[in-house]
Amino acid sequence: MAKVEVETRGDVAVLKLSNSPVNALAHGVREGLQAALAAANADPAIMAIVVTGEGRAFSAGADITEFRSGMKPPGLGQVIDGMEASGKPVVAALNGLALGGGLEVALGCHYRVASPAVSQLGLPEVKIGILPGAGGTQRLPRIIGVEAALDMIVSGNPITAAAAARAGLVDRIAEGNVVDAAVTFARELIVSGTGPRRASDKTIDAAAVPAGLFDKKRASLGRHPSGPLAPKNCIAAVEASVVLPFRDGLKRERELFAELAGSPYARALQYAFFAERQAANIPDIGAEVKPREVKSVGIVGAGTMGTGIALAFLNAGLPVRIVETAQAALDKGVARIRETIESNVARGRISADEGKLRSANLTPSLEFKALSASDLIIEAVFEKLALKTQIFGKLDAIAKPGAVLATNTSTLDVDTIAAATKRPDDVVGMNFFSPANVMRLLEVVRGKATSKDALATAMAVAKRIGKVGVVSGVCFGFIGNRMLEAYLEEVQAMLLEGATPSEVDGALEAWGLAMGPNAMMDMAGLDVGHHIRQEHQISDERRRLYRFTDAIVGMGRHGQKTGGGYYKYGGDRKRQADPEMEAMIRAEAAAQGVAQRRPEAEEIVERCLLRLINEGAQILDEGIAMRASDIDTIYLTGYGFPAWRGGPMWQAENIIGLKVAADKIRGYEKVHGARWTVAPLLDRLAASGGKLADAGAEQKPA
Ligand code: T1G
Repeated sequence: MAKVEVETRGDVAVLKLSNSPVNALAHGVREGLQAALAAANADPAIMAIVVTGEGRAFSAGADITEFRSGMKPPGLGQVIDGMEASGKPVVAALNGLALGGGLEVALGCHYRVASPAVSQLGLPEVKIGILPGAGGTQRLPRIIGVEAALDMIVSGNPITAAAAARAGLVDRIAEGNVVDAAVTFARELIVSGTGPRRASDKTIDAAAVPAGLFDKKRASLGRHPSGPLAPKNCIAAVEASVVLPFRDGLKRERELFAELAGSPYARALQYAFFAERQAANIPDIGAEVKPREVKSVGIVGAGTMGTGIALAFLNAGLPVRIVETAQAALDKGVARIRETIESNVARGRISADEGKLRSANLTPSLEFKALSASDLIIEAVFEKLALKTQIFGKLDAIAKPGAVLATNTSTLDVDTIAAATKRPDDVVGMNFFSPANVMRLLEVVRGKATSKDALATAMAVAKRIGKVGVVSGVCFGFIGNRMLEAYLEEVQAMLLEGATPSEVDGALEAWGLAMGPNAMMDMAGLDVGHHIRQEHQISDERRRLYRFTDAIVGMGRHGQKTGGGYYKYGGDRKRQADPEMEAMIRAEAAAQGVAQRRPEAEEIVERCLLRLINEGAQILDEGIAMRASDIDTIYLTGYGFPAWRGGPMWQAENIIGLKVAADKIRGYEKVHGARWTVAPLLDRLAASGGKLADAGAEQKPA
């Protein structure tokens, strides 16, 4: 239950924010804090006040789940202002992370003592499409300076306790228990007669603010991951702290906050926050299913994926054994892993000791039996079913009982691979996204025979290595790549109709995609898709649409790695339009008799988005995805879809509308034929007024 616990230590009152698991500042906490502060100020026996948090957090900030339900008074800003006005000194004991409103509570305290272990002190509101709305944009600049505050608030990135001490945000780093240290600090204040030190009493010397600071910040925003609104308002709020008196600045902060609170971008970002966490919940696997312990990992294949996966585990501190069939390939893979670790050391991302530890945790071998003691073995070899089934047969013979056997396949049938073993219940898909040590998405593919604890193990491992695990059923391309195929197919159609790669990519990147499809395919390698199309039965329509791309692959134009694909590339990997290649598309279009036109940017975006939505609805209807928000989480964490747009399914439900989407798709079907057949689920929901969010096996995120 959300509350504030009060403990008296002589003449110091210790107020503890209590709301498991991260002391979100729900109504009970706000009300409790306000009451406890009033009582402490009224109590003549109390000379100072300490505020701290229960458990691992000081506070993660406002309770985001309250945003939609509305915040009952007292508002957080009001509680903090009251605390700052306290006649007795208030000391924050930062026992753990203090984020958003949590840090704003600490800023309203007169002094701050932090445990050295605290790694997250920040104002991440911009990451959920809003801005610090409880005085943070006015107090932080007064405490650490305008420039530092501007960077923290616009990036939303936290700093450590040590950095906070250097910045003047923290007055003392505790030795030992942080509450004890804060009580000691409070006693020193009492003895020395030092009263409250209020941030709001400080005025900012506008002349000391670097000229053009705010305009430069606005100009530098570029493609901020929170979209076009929130960062801009964050800058305006900090600017107000310089040009307005404190009270007026607070008022301006509230106005700027209100502009954001209801925006579709904020709603999308907050949806994405919860959707990512909801993905970990598997309806038929409760807490009673215990993941198997994974203390060592084996990897088969030291190619691009195998080495990326190895790095993901080494970075998480796990020992890795990696095997290859040939020494040269093994040496090349090990060298790539070691180079990456060393470059992280060189860039100061990790210490030299940490780098040494990670390298020491890697054991290369040419022998499969080197993996016989591994708790989890991940196969990451070439995307050929025959090869994978052969490898799983071998693994079955050497892997210890209880080992989880995972395949990194991105399209192939996990059930067929599992059937190559005598332990199909131990087999699961773990589809990493390249670069596997960077991309956060991990599609966890549940085969028909996959046991609950093997699946739970894969999901637990995903979280442990900092990935977002999302469960998929078995179908060609699982969730992400199956939707990507539909999207890319539409791109091929538009190229044949007359759009250039730059126009297609430009339209989608302007809409928010991290990278346009043609540039993305050039980066991944056009030969990869070509190989998959050779390996699998595809429709005549898809074969026709890809005839041009398959032709240029045959000419050796594989994309960036060969200096040219849809674009041509200089040494700097910068894409340049390639008139020769565009002429080849025109020739192919003429050969096919495709009527020429130039789709506008709006149509390009609409057709690509609707293909994603239609395929996603079909995937949801087939039960391949458990819920619509899982599909969005996959697109946000694995495909560069902008989180401030929520995801394809969120767009369909909240921006386009399901009925409009179904009608538009039907309209495109009239022009372009069967690839635009409306997914029956969309039609059903459009007719019934139902929601995609309620369509899956599990309800929508909080
Ligand atoms: N509100 C509600 N629930 C929250 C929450 C929050 N602020 N933060 C976390 N949770 C839930 C989360 O959904 C999950 O629930 C559980 O806690 C554990 O979280 C006025 C208006 C704190 C770094 O943006 O970044 O303050 O799935 O799985 O990986 O200016 O949660 O267990 O049911 O993420 O250890 C600003 C958001 C709010 C911080 C912990 N604060 N939270 O990460 O665990 S706006 C934030 C996080 C605000 C003021 C404004 C992370 C974390 P469940 P978790 P974790």
